[in-house]
Amino acid sequence: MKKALAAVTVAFTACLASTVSAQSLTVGFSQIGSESGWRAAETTVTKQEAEKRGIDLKFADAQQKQENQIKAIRGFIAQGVDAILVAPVVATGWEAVLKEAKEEEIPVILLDRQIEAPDDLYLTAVTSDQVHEGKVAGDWLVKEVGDKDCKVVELQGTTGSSPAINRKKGFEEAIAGHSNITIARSQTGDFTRTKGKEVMESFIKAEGGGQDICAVYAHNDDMAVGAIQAIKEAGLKPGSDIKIVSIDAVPDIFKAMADGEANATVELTPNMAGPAFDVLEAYLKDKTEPPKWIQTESKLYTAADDPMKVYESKKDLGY
Ligand code: GYE
Repeated sequence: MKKALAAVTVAFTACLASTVSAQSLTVGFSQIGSESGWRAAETTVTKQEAEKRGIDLKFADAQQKQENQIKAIRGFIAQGVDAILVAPVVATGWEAVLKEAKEEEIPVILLDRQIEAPDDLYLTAVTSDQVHEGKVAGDWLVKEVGDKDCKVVELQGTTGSSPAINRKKGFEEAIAGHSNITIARSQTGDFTRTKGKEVMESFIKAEGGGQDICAVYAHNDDMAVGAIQAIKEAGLKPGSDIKIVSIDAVPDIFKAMADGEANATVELTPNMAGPAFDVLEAYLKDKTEPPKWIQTESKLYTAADDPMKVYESKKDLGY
């Protein structure tokens, strides 16, 4: 009798274990939108990483609006998801909704942007060091121009977003000791090509045709690509008359480099979700607390780095 009971117990336990392990996680993802090639790639990669892990990903596109993100997060909480990923469009205004998630014991992970809130409101943030990115871009320009006078125009990212705040800070730190390099104009292009072109057109007009603009520092490649268009339409040569330095390392900036129309970019990986899902699974399994910040790499690429080879390696990654 005992043997039979033991056999039944073993079978039941095995069945239970297989049911639990087969149970897939349901994760809500509040994505900012599709404002840039990099953002599109992040969405593609996040869906791929979820699929690889058998995670049921509920995707919500906020069309660049914080109120849509907050609505989506509340919807995920109501659905009782196991966890929530958020790419926060701006750095402030998140405490109330993150407190609601915390009350329901739903872990939240920030992707690619930081927020100004107590860090017990989120499990971790997977982002680059955006101040460092700005510094890498500024250091490149300092080396490029030497002691020649250089008037810079800056295309900022979305106003109030952590990358816009931090990339500005890092670039200014890099040029601080070089009085020959000055930022003459600085305005948001909202991380988009269209706006980047429009703002660059206004800079060129305001600067009497743009002949004495030495460089564009764009907080992302998409605004840089827009600026390149505007510079060409003004009859100037991007990449030589006006140097172009930006951030993201999307495929199209490497095409521009190969054409001699862009000079440098700082790489940002679109795979923030892989590290996020890894620490989430460990946390849900046995409450392993991850560090509050998981930093992704930043690598400088210039026209000397075989741009078409890099373009080929990136062109099918969902940008
Ligand atoms: O650089 C840009 C996107 O949040 C760091 O957002 C990210 C930025 C990225 O629009 O292309």
